Amino acid sequence: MNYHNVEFERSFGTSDQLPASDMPEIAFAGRSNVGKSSMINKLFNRKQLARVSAVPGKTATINFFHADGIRFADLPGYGYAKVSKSEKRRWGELIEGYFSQERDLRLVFQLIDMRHAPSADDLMMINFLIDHEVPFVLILTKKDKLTAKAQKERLRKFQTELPCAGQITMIPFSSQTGDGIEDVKEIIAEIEQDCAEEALYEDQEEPEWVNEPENE
Ligand SMILES: Nc1nc2c(ncn2[C@@H]2O[C@H](COP(=O)(O)OP(=O)(O)OP(=O)(O)O)[C@@H](O)[C@H]2O)c(=O)[nH]1
Ligand SMILES: [Mg+2]
Repeated sequence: MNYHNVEFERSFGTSDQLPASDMPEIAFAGRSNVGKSSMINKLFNRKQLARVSAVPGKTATINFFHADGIRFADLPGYGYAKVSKSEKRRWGELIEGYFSQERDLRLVFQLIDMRHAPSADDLMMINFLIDHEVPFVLILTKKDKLTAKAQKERLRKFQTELPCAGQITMIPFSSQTGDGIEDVKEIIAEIEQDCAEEALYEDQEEPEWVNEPENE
Protein backbone atom coordinates (compact mmCIF):
# COMPACT_ATOMS: atom_id res chain seq x y z
CA MET A 1 0.00 0.00 0.00
CA ASN A 2 1.20 3.44 -0.81
CA TYR A 3 0.21 5.30 2.35
CA HIS A 4 0.69 8.64 0.61
CA ASN A 5 -2.34 7.89 -1.56
CA VAL A 6 -4.79 8.34 1.29
CA GLU A 7 -7.83 10.48 0.73
CA PHE A 8 -10.35 11.64 3.27
CA GLU A 9 -13.84 10.71 2.05
CA ARG A 10 -16.43 12.09 4.45
CA SER A 11 -17.70 12.22 8.02
CA PHE A 12 -21.04 10.64 8.87
CA GLY A 13 -23.20 11.62 11.82
CA THR A 14 -25.80 8.85 11.49
CA SER A 15 -25.39 5.30 10.23
CA ASP A 16 -28.08 5.62 7.54
CA GLN A 17 -25.86 8.18 5.80
CA LEU A 18 -23.12 5.59 5.31
CA PRO A 19 -22.64 4.68 1.66
CA ALA A 20 -22.96 1.04 0.64
CA SER A 21 -19.83 -0.98 1.24
CA ASP A 22 -18.08 -1.05 -2.13
CA MET A 23 -14.53 -1.64 -0.90
CA PRO A 24 -12.84 -3.88 1.66
CA GLU A 25 -12.83 -2.04 4.99
CA ILE A 26 -10.63 -1.78 8.05
CA ALA A 27 -12.09 -0.06 11.11
CA PHE A 28 -10.53 1.55 14.17
CA ALA A 29 -12.50 1.22 17.39
CA GLY A 30 -11.84 2.12 20.98
CA ARG A 31 -12.89 4.38 23.77
CA SER A 32 -12.64 8.11 23.47
CA ASN A 33 -9.09 9.46 23.89
CA VAL A 34 -7.44 6.04 23.44
CA GLY A 35 -5.53 7.23 20.35
CA LYS A 36 -7.51 6.16 17.24
CA SER A 37 -7.03 9.39 15.30
CA SER A 38 -3.36 9.54 16.34
CA MET A 39 -2.83 6.01 15.05
CA ILE A 40 -4.44 6.84 11.71
CA ASN A 41 -2.30 9.96 11.38
CA LYS A 42 0.82 7.92 12.19
CA LEU A 43 -0.11 5.24 9.69
CA PHE A 44 -0.57 7.72 6.87
CA ASN A 45 2.18 10.02 8.10
CA ARG A 46 -0.12 13.04 8.18
CA LYS A 47 -0.48 15.39 11.10
CA GLN A 48 -4.11 16.34 10.60
CA LEU A 49 -5.73 13.63 8.50
CA ALA A 50 -7.82 12.41 11.40
CA ARG A 51 -8.22 15.18 13.91
CA VAL A 52 -6.48 14.63 17.24
CA SER A 53 -7.75 16.31 20.32
CA ALA A 54 -6.72 16.63 23.93
CA VAL A 55 -10.44 16.98 24.63
CA PRO A 56 -11.99 13.51 24.65
CA GLY A 57 -15.14 12.90 22.70
CA LYS A 58 -14.24 15.08 19.76
CA THR A 59 -14.70 12.49 17.04
CA ALA A 60 -18.45 11.94 17.30
CA THR A 61 -18.77 10.84 13.70
CA ILE A 62 -17.65 7.92 11.56
CA ASN A 63 -14.90 9.17 9.29
CA PHE A 64 -14.05 7.36 6.08
CA PHE A 65 -10.69 7.46 4.32
CA HIS A 66 -9.44 5.35 1.50
CA ALA A 67 -6.11 4.39 0.00
CA ASP A 68 -5.33 1.95 -2.81
CA GLY A 69 -8.77 0.36 -2.83
CA ILE A 70 -9.11 -0.14 0.93
CA ARG A 71 -11.42 1.95 3.08
CA PHE A 72 -10.47 2.93 6.62
CA ALA A 73 -13.18 3.82 9.11
CA ASP A 74 -12.41 5.90 12.21
CA LEU A 75 -15.27 4.97 14.53
CA PRO A 76 -16.48 7.34 17.25
CA GLY A 77 -14.89 6.78 20.64
CA TYR A 78 -17.16 5.25 23.25
CA GLY A 79 -17.20 5.50 27.00
CA TYR A 80 -16.64 9.17 27.59
CA ALA A 81 -18.60 10.05 30.71
CA LYS A 82 -18.99 13.80 30.34
CA VAL A 83 -21.38 13.92 27.42
CA SER A 84 -25.13 14.19 27.35
CA LYS A 85 -27.36 11.14 27.19
CA SER A 86 -28.54 12.08 23.71
CA GLU A 87 -24.92 12.27 22.48
CA LYS A 88 -24.22 8.84 23.97
CA ARG A 89 -27.30 7.47 22.23
CA ARG A 90 -26.12 8.92 18.95
CA TRP A 91 -22.69 7.30 19.34
CA GLY A 92 -24.28 3.98 20.19
CA GLU A 93 -26.50 4.23 17.13
CA LEU A 94 -23.51 5.03 14.92
CA ILE A 95 -21.35 2.15 16.13
CA GLU A 96 -24.19 -0.39 16.24
CA GLY A 97 -25.42 0.84 12.86
CA TYR A 98 -21.99 0.40 11.33
CA PHE A 99 -21.57 -3.16 12.59
CA SER A 100 -25.11 -4.24 11.70
CA GLN A 101 -24.73 -3.28 8.03
CA GLU A 102 -23.63 -5.70 5.35
CA ARG A 103 -20.14 -4.35 4.99
CA ASP A 104 -17.02 -5.89 3.54
CA LEU A 105 -15.30 -5.52 6.90
CA ARG A 106 -11.96 -7.30 6.88
CA LEU A 107 -10.53 -6.28 10.23
CA VAL A 108 -11.06 -4.11 13.28
CA PHE A 109 -8.09 -2.56 15.01
CA GLN A 110 -9.49 -2.51 18.53
CA LEU A 111 -7.52 -0.01 20.59
CA ILE A 112 -7.12 -0.18 24.35
CA ASP A 113 -4.88 1.91 26.60
CA MET A 114 -1.86 -0.18 27.51
CA ARG A 115 -1.53 1.55 30.89
CA HIS A 116 -4.79 0.32 32.34
CA ALA A 117 -6.97 -2.75 32.70
CA PRO A 118 -9.64 -2.79 29.98
CA SER A 119 -12.75 -0.81 30.95
CA ALA A 120 -16.22 -2.36 31.09
CA ASP A 121 -16.93 -0.71 27.70
CA ASP A 122 -13.71 -2.14 26.24
CA LEU A 123 -14.71 -5.62 27.40
CA MET A 124 -18.21 -5.18 25.98
CA MET A 125 -16.73 -4.18 22.62
CA ILE A 126 -14.21 -7.05 22.60
CA ASN A 127 -16.90 -9.56 23.54
CA PHE A 128 -19.10 -8.16 20.78
CA LEU A 129 -16.31 -8.71 18.23
CA ILE A 130 -15.71 -12.25 19.49
CA ASP A 131 -19.44 -13.12 19.54
CA HIS A 132 -20.00 -11.75 16.03
CA GLU A 133 -16.83 -13.37 14.70
CA VAL A 134 -15.46 -10.05 13.50
CA PRO A 135 -11.72 -10.48 12.96
CA PHE A 136 -9.79 -8.07 15.15
CA VAL A 137 -6.34 -7.22 16.41
CA LEU A 138 -5.80 -5.50 19.73
CA ILE A 139 -3.67 -2.38 19.64
CA LEU A 140 -2.23 -1.50 23.03
CA THR A 141 -1.79 2.26 22.84
CA LYS A 142 0.40 4.81 24.61
CA LYS A 143 3.20 2.30 25.13
CA ASP A 144 5.65 5.23 25.42
CA LYS A 145 4.04 6.24 28.68
CA LEU A 146 5.17 3.04 30.42
CA THR A 147 8.63 1.86 31.46
CA ALA A 148 9.83 -1.42 29.97
CA LYS A 149 9.11 -3.10 33.29
CA ALA A 150 5.58 -1.72 33.48
CA GLN A 151 4.93 -2.78 29.87
CA LYS A 152 5.88 -6.36 30.72
CA GLU A 153 3.67 -6.28 33.77
CA ARG A 154 0.65 -4.97 31.79
CA LEU A 155 1.15 -7.60 29.09
CA ARG A 156 1.10 -10.28 31.78
CA LYS A 157 -2.06 -8.84 33.34
CA PHE A 158 -3.90 -8.55 29.99
CA GLN A 159 -3.63 -12.33 29.77
CA THR A 160 -6.09 -12.68 32.64
CA GLU A 161 -8.08 -9.47 32.12
CA LEU A 162 -9.12 -10.20 28.53
CA PRO A 163 -11.44 -12.91 27.23
CA CYS A 164 -9.72 -15.42 24.92
CA ALA A 165 -6.41 -13.58 25.53
CA GLY A 166 -4.39 -16.53 24.22
CA GLN A 167 -6.02 -16.29 20.80
CA ILE A 168 -5.85 -12.52 20.40
CA THR A 169 -3.06 -10.80 18.49
CA MET A 170 -1.84 -7.88 20.60
CA ILE A 171 0.42 -5.13 19.33
CA PRO A 172 1.97 -2.71 21.81
CA PHE A 173 1.85 0.61 20.02
CA SER A 174 2.86 4.24 20.30
CA SER A 175 1.89 6.89 17.83
CA GLN A 176 4.54 9.05 19.39
CA THR A 177 7.54 6.80 18.81
CA GLY A 178 6.05 4.73 15.97
CA ASP A 179 6.53 1.51 17.95
CA GLY A 180 4.34 -1.23 16.52
CA ILE A 181 3.58 0.54 13.25
CA GLU A 182 5.51 -1.99 11.15
CA ASP A 183 3.42 -4.84 12.61
CA VAL A 184 0.26 -2.89 11.79
CA LYS A 185 1.43 -2.30 8.21
CA GLU A 186 2.25 -6.00 7.84
CA ILE A 187 -1.31 -6.90 8.82
CA ILE A 188 -2.72 -4.39 6.33
CA ALA A 189 -0.41 -5.80 3.63
CA GLU A 190 -1.80 -9.29 4.29
CA ILE A 191 -5.35 -8.00 3.85
CA GLU A 192 -4.34 -6.27 0.61
CA GLN A 193 -2.78 -9.52 -0.60
CA ASP A 194 -5.99 -11.45 0.18
CA CYS A 195 -8.07 -8.86 -1.69
CA ALA A 196 -5.74 -8.98 -4.71
CA GLU A 197 -5.94 -12.78 -4.80
CA GLU A 198 -9.74 -12.69 -4.59
CA ALA A 199 -9.90 -10.20 -7.46
CA LEU A 200 -7.64 -12.41 -9.56
CA TYR A 201 -9.76 -15.45 -8.79
CA GLU A 202 -12.94 -13.60 -9.73
CA ASP A 203 -11.38 -12.56 -13.06
CA GLN A 204 -10.31 -16.11 -13.81
CA GLU A 205 -13.57 -17.80 -12.94
CA GLU A 206 -14.65 -19.84 -15.91
CA PRO A 207 -17.85 -18.85 -17.64
CA GLU A 208 -20.67 -21.28 -16.91
CA TRP A 209 -20.92 -22.67 -20.44
CA VAL A 210 -17.40 -24.18 -20.18
CA ASN A 211 -18.75 -26.89 -17.88
CA GLU A 212 -21.80 -27.76 -19.99
CA PRO A 213 -21.65 -31.31 -21.30
CA GLU A 214 -21.07 -31.53 -25.04
CA ASN A 215 -23.42 -33.14 -27.62
CA GLU A 216 -26.46 -33.41 -25.49
N1 LIG B 1 2.03 9.74 24.74
C1 LIG B 1 1.12 9.36 23.83
N2 LIG B 1 -0.01 10.09 23.68
C2 LIG B 1 -0.91 9.67 22.77
C3 LIG B 1 -0.72 8.48 21.98
N3 LIG B 1 -1.80 8.32 21.18
C4 LIG B 1 -2.62 9.35 21.44
N4 LIG B 1 -2.11 10.17 22.38
C5 LIG B 1 -2.73 11.40 22.93
O1 LIG B 1 -4.01 11.06 23.47
C6 LIG B 1 -4.96 12.08 23.18
C7 LIG B 1 -6.16 11.51 22.42
O2 LIG B 1 -5.73 11.01 21.16
P1 LIG B 1 -6.74 10.86 19.92
O3 LIG B 1 -5.93 10.24 18.83
O4 LIG B 1 -7.43 12.13 19.65
O5 LIG B 1 -7.78 9.80 20.52
P2 LIG B 1 -9.11 9.24 19.85
O6 LIG B 1 -9.18 7.80 20.21
O7 LIG B 1 -9.14 9.56 18.39
O8 LIG B 1 -10.23 10.03 20.65
P3 LIG B 1 -11.76 10.35 20.17
O9 LIG B 1 -11.69 10.97 18.82
O10 LIG B 1 -12.27 11.25 21.24
O11 LIG B 1 -12.49 9.05 20.17
C8 LIG B 1 -4.20 13.16 22.41
O12 LIG B 1 -3.78 14.14 23.32
C9 LIG B 1 -3.01 12.41 21.84
O13 LIG B 1 -1.89 13.25 21.62
C10 LIG B 1 0.49 7.73 22.19
O14 LIG B 1 0.75 6.68 21.59
N5 LIG B 1 1.36 8.23 23.13
MG1 LIG C 1 -10.52 10.60 17.21
